[in-house]
Amino acid sequence: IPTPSRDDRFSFGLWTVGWQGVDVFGGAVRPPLDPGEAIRKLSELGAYGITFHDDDVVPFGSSAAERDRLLGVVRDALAETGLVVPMLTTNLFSHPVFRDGGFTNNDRDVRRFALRKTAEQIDLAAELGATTFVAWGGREGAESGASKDVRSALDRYREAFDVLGAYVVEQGYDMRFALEPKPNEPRGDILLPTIGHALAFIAELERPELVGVNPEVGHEEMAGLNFAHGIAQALWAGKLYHVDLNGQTGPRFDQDLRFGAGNVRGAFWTVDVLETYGYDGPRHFDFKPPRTEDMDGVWASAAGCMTNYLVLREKTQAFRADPEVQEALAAARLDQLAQPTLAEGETLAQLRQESFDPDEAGRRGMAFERLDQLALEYLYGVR
Ligand code: 3MF
Ligand code: MG
Ligand code: MG
Ligand code: MG
Repeated sequence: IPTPSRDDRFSFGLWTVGWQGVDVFGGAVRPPLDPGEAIRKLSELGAYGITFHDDDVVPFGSSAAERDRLLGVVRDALAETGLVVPMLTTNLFSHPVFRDGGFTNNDRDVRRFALRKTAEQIDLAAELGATTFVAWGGREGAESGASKDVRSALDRYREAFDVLGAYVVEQGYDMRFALEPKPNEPRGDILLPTIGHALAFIAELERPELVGVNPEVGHEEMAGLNFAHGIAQALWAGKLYHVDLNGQTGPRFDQDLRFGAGNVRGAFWTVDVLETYGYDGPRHFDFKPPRTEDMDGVWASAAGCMTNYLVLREKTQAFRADPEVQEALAAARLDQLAQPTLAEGETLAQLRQESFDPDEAGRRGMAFERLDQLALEYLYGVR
């Protein structure tokens, strides 16, 4: 069984191992977890980084002195362990003030407060050396039709990232934003519900180069989408700035299972894409150790995320390296797909002079089943 090391660049949200199990139907099942202890334990398990929302460390409404003390606990644990903070994020969803969201709240004063809260956390992010700032707008959305003018809400959403983008440039921070799409939960319908929506939104911003995506496995799968394809398109667009790895079993509530649980086949292709399409960010886990677990179970769950990633990395690499697979890839004509459809300098007019026998081409099988079977045999561990 492979063991994680810092070179693997695994990072965890403090809110993951720190989740006390509060859900819609029940209260906490686990005690609060001290961030210092979380950092030390994750370091021991082989992680290289931790990430957090402002409120994960400093409860909403804390005094300045309390904030300093609590952040001191984090700083000390980071210094002690050598763990890094690759990303930070703001909680614009828990406090009642955000009942209708932050950046797109109908109330202007709440939107202004959301910007102030975010700017403060961006300052901390820069100070701690984070280069990615994630924005999950879980409360930006609606349950009903007329309550949200989607055009105005998107104007306000754009305004927020234009203002925050100008701020990081002005401050000279080395920081990019990563929008985290999610289709629903907690809102009935969340704005920027999928990777595709987020990419289209980013193109409308003043500084699109500063903004990418932080897709989460479960969020795309909640919408019935193929996560590996989603991140592949984000990478193709140069926009995969960060990633939230976890597990999900089809379209249902956000399960946040440990990475590799849930849709295992999807996880195989997710790792394949991350490892072969040039993603160079952290492998960040955003999962929730199930409510059934005590703290031992929490750490087992966290370790499982990393083990499963490494197991799948080995399997996908072995799959790619296998000569039989390479033959199968050629039989499936992946080499042809990589070739431009027109030859260099060839025109559509010239192409139209060509003769083609669609009946002959229509009789050709694609040989995909053999190829996929080889992948499954690696996944099932018989190769
Ligand atoms: C909710 C999420 C969020 C985001 C987090 C980081 C609480 O489904 O996935 O986790 O990942 O806010 O921005
Ligand atoms: Mg999730
Ligand atoms: Mg989530
Ligand atoms: Mg997430």
